[in-house]
Formats: sequence, structure tokens, C-alpha cells
Amino acid sequence: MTTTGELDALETELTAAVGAASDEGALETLRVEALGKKGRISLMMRSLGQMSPEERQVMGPALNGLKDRIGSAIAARKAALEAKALDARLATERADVTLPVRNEPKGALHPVTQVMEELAVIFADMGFEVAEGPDVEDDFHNFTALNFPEGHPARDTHDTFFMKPESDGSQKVLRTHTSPVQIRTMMERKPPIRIIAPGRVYRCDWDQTHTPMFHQVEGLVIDKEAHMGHLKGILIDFIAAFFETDVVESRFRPHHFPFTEPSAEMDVRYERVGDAVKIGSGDQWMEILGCGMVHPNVIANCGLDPDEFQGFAWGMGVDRLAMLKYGAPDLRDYFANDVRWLAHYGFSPLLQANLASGLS
Ligand code: 2NL
Repeated sequence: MTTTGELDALETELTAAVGAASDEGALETLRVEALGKKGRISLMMRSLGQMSPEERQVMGPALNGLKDRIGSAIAARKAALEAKALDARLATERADVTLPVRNEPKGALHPVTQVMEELAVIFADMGFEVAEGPDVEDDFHNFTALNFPEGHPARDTHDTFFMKPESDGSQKVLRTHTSPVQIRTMMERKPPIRIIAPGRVYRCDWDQTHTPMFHQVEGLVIDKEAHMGHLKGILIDFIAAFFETDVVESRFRPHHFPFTEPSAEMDVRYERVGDAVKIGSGDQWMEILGCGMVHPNVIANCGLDPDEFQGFAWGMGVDRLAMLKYGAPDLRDYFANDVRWLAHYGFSPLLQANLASGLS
């Protein structure tokens, strides 16, 4: 026999328990205990059948009301617990919507940097070291040691940038080629010498194919028996490696430089394919570099005996090599610092040039 008083006590107890349930699991246990098949309220409702009609008239609505209110209380508590759980999860799973959409690598190597690295890799494989020197040079290292006589017109063809004269009347220049690096090396150490000198050089000239600052790489070999045959072999191998081709057809035309004797220009057979060039085939010849046997006067100017030592040297434009291999047509774009150009023509810093997996 159940009384409405007992129901009130049960409601108070269950309502308190629902309010105290601290998670959804505890709440579900409570629901099963009260409203499940064998729950306390369910069992009471099943006993309605054994009651007298008068009793049932009172207890029926009372039990139904209790069942509804406890059901609602459980549902409300469940919603509150779910909201609390969601808040807790959101607090730990914070998403910063201002972050970039994808974690894309930013920045690229300039084609000139890429080509410089390729040059270093190719010549390192042949046993060359990379040598460096100052951009601001004195007249001796840039001209005099290289067999440009004082006041000789060849100095004028270099469109030299002169620095403000110093107190002793001397005047430094922005180096017009990287040859002074080789002069310094020959003066500092004994042969055998096998170096390349890549770097910035400066000439007062500005149009579609000339910028006042550009890049050169020169090479130098000084030994006792280094000769023109070695020079040709090195240069042909270099062109094949750089342009990643097996066939290189070349010709060496006589030329003149003050610092080499004999001097030559190297041409290679090529054809145009879109903006880039294909080396080895085609019916055109392209001048690609200048070279020669180091002039005995230059060897003597560096304190070495030209009867004991001889060697060869060459020089070429790095920017032009980059244009030939990678196709960007206007040299001025190379130094305009336009990030869109760099993004298009740049190289991944993670893919370093090497001879095993390809230069570029
Ligand atoms: C060119 C030609 C050349 C050299 C550079 C050189 C350096 C020393 C001695 C002798 Cl220390 N020669 N360098 C030799 C021949 C040609 O450059 O057309 N460059 C863009």
C-alpha cells in the first residue's frame, strides 16, 4: 500500500538525486532505477491494477504526474550536462580561425641562388673549391694584376663604378668581375689551385640584358702542366652536367682578353624550345663563356714563376645561365624583388641541388 505522502517523499529524493547527478552515466543509472522496466516508479504503476477503484483514482494521476516530472527533470539535467560537456570540450579544442588555411611552406630560392648552388655542386664533383672575396676592390686586384695596363682603354670597356678617392689619392672600385678573387688566391697560396669564384659584380649599364649588378662565376686552375685540353674537357663536362644533357657540341673561337693568352669564346649548339633553350641539338650556336690560358704576366703579378706554373681560367654570367635554363626572359625581373615572380620562378629550399637525384 502506497500513500501520496510516500510519493512526495520519493519525488523529493529523486529530484535531489537528479540535481546531484554529476555526469550522464550517473544520470542514466538514476533513470533506470526510477523509470526503467523494474524501476521504482514503474513497479508502483504496475501495482495500480491491484488497487481499489477509489485508491486508483487518487494514485493513478499522482503516479503519472510523478513519472512525467521525474522524466522531465532527468531530460533537463541531461541537456544541462551535455551543454557542460560540450563547453569543456570546446575549451580544450580551441580552433584559431586566423591561422593560414594550409600549412604551406613560404619562401623560395631565387633562380640565381639555385644556379649558384648547381655550379658549386658540379665543380665540387670535379675537385674545385669555392673561393670568395670583397665586392669593393682596389685597382690592383681588379685591373693591374690582370694585365690591364694603367690608363689602358680596356679599363673603360668595363663601365667601372668608382668609389670616392681616398686620402692617398687611390680609388677603390666595385669589382667588375670576380677575377680579383682568383688573384687573391694565387697570391695567398701555392699551386695546385683549383677554384671557382662565384659572386656579384658591378658595371654601369642598364637595359633589358644588362643590370648594374649581376653575377659571374669564374674558374681557375694553376698547376705545372694544366693545358687547354683540360680546359675544354672541364667546360664541355660542365655544360653537359648543368643542362642535364648527354650531348654537347661546342666550338672554341679565338678571342682576346688582357688576362689570358691564347683566349677563346666557347659556343654550344642549341635550339629554342618555348622560353627555354635545348642544348646539344639544333642549328644555332650560342656564345656561352670566355676562357683561355692564364697570361704569364698575370702569373708573375701574383708572385708565381710563369716558367714553373701555368694554367687556365674561364668566366661566365650566372644570370644568363639561369635565364637559359629556367626561361625567365627579362633580366631586370631578376632583381625587381617581386614576390609573385619569385613564387613562380623560385625553388624549394628543401630540395637541394645534388648530382645523385638531379640538380633541379
Ligand atoms: C667572360 C670572360 C673570363 C677569365 C675570365 C681569369 C682570371 C684570372 C686570370 C685569367 Cl685570375 N683569367 N678569368 C678568363 C677568361 C675569360 O671571362 O666573358 N666573362 C663573362
